[in-house]
Amino acid sequence: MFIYRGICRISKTAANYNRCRWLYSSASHQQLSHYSRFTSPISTSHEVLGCRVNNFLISRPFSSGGPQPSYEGSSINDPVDPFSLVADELSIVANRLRAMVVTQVPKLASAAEYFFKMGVEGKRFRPTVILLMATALNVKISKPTSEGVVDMFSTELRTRLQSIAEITEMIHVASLLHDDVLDDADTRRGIGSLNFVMGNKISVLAGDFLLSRACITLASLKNTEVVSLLATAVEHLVTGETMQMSTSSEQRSSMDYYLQKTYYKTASLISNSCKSIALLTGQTAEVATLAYEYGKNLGLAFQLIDDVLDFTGTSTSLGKGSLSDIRHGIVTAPMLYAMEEFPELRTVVDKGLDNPENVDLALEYLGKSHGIQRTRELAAKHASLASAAIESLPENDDEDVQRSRRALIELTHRVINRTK
Ligand code: GRG
Repeated sequence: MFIYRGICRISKTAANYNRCRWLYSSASHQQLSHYSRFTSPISTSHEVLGCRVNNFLISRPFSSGGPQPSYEGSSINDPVDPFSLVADELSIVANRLRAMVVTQVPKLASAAEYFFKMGVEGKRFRPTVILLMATALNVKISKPTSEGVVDMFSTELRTRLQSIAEITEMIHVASLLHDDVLDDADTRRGIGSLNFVMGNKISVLAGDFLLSRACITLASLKNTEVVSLLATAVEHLVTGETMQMSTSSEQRSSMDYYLQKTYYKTASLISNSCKSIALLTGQTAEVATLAYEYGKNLGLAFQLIDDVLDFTGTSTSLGKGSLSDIRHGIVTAPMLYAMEEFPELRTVVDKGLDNPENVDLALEYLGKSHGIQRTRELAAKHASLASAAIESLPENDDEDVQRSRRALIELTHRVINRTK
C-alpha cells in the first residue's frame, strides 16, 4: 500500500519549476508514473575554439579495472576513482542495454548484442561521465531509510538519467558499427569487428536497429528538448564523418575545420548528453550550459589525445601507434601543427597519403616539429576548461555531490594522460 509523505517540496537545485516529491513505501509493488515537465531555457553553443587556462600532468591509467574501493567512511578529500564510483550502476546500465537490444530475429539479435556482451563493452567512458554528472547535479541514488521508506521521486528520476546513459551508449555503438563498415575495419575493441565477422549488411542494419531502440527509449522520456539535443548529436556524428570523408586541400590544412569536425564526431554526443542530464533534473540554463561545456571540452581533449596516440601508441616515440589516420589520409592536429612549422609539409600531404613514401616523409616532418607536444597542450587546455565548468557549478556541501564532481575533474586528468 502507498504511504505518501512530504508532497510538493521545491528542490534546492531546481527552483525554476515545481515538482512533487513522493515518498513511497518500499514494501509496495506499485509504480508511480509521475514526471514533471522541465522547461529550462537552453542555450546551445557550438563554439569549439577559444581556450585559456593552464596545464596539469598527473600520470594515471584511464580506467582502473581493479577491485572496487569502498568510499564508506572515506574522507571527502581522498582520491576518487571515477569508474569505481559508478561501478554498480554501470552494471545496471549494462544489463539493461543487453535487455534493450533483444529481438526475435536471431541474426539481428546476435549482431545487435555484439558489443554489449561482457568483456567487449569498451571503456564505458560515456555512461561513466553521464552517471557522475547526475550525482554532481545533486540527483543521487536514493537509499531506503532505516524505516524502509524509499524516495520514489528520486528513484524514478535516477532511472530516467540512467536511460540517458543507455541511449548515449546505443548511439555510440551504432556509430562504431557504421564507422567500421565505412573504414572496412577488421578489429574493434580487441576482437573482430562486426562487419568482419558477420558482414557489412548486417552491421549497417544492426546500427540502424540500435538507433531505433535508442529512439524508443528517448521517446519514453517525454522531453522534447532532450529528444532535440540527442537527435542533434546523431546529426553531428553523420556530419563529422562526412566532413572527414570529403575534404578539399584547404579544409584538410585548416585547424578550424579539424576542430569543428572533431566536435561533431566526438564531443557533441557527450556534451549534449551531459546537457540532457541537466535538463531532466530541472537545472537552470546556466548549469545546463556548464554541463554542456564540461562534455564538450572533455570530448575534445579525449579526441586530441586519441589523435596523438594514433602516432605514438602507448610509448612517447613517434611511429609506435597504429598510424591508422595518416594511412587513411586523415590529417589530425599533430600534423596540422607540424604544417604550421613546416609549410612545405602541405605539399607532401596534397600529393596524397595513399603513397607510403609521402606518409614516411610526413612522419619525418612531424618528428622534427612540436606537433605532438602542441596537441597535448591543446588537449590539456580543453581538459582545464572542462574542470573549470565543474568548479563553476553552484556550491553544494553534500559529500556524494562533491565526490562526483571530483571524479569528473579526475576524468579530465585521466583523459589527457591516458595511453590507450
Ligand atoms: C549511425 C549514429 C550513426 C552515425 C553514422 C559512421 C558515423 C555516422 C559516425 C562515426 C562516428 C565515430 C565512430 C566517431 C568516433 C568517436 C570515437 C572517439 C570513438 C571511440 O570511442 P571510445 O574510445 O570507444 O570511447 P570504446 O570502444 O571505448 O567505447
